[in-house]
Amino acid sequence: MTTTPARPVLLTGASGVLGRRIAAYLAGLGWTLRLTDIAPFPDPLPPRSSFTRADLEDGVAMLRLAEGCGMILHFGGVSVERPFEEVIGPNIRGLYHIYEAARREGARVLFASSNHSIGFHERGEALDDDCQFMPDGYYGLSKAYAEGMGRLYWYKHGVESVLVRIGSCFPEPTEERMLSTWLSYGDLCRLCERATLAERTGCCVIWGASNNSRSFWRRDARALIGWQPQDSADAYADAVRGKVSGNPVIERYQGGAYTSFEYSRTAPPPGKLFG
Ligand code: 15L
Repeated sequence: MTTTPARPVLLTGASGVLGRRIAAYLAGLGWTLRLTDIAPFPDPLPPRSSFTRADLEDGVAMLRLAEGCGMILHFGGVSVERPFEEVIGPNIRGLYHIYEAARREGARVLFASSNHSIGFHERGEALDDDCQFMPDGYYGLSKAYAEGMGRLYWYKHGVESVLVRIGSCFPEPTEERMLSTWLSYGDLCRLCERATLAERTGCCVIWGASNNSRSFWRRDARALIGWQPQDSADAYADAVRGKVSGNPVIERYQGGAYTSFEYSRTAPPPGKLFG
């Protein structure tokens, strides 16, 4: 079984909380990494890695950075709910630059999507990978758009994508919702490894959550890439019991607090609108 990619791996968002973890883990496997972020890289540079400070909105810089790479782990961009005008540049135009670079290099993309692309599904629903997008803000909407971009580049250009709908990737669950959505750093890093090494992925969706018995999410393509989460939020059930918001909107939906930002409905919507 191959354990080292033949070509370098480009990691965007390398200076972020998740990017730094992924960089350290993959460098530890002996991989050659090209790291980039709009912010400086705060850690000592891992072996066989280079870092270039660049803006996702600079298409030429992205093409140069991707030259010779076989995989792009795309964690860059706005990673929380922000006003529309702040999201659109990094998450839409920047995303286009990443996919154009992948097309030119024949590279695969792992896209760090989010549960906020489906955040307005109710917590009682069990979702499969082909569920309706139900974005809970401009950030979640940009993630839904990006998944569409992945499909476009697969069907039109044969660019492979692993679209990872990340739940809550933190050191540990801090509220009851995260018993369903938590993804450990270790499981995320192993997912990046498998998505890179898998022989083929086509354009597939993976729910980015650990092995949580209270998960909202079911079928996805994890078997195709050979990923099985090893951690679980279950062990934290006692620690977070009762840690809820008390806000009926937040508690109703999978996206939690993001559903409540700028929320202006005065009457709750009817039950499930989509199958
Ligand atoms: C996300 O997409 C965010 O990047 C992260 O900060 C958390 O808010 C997470 O979702 C979550 O839903 O818990």
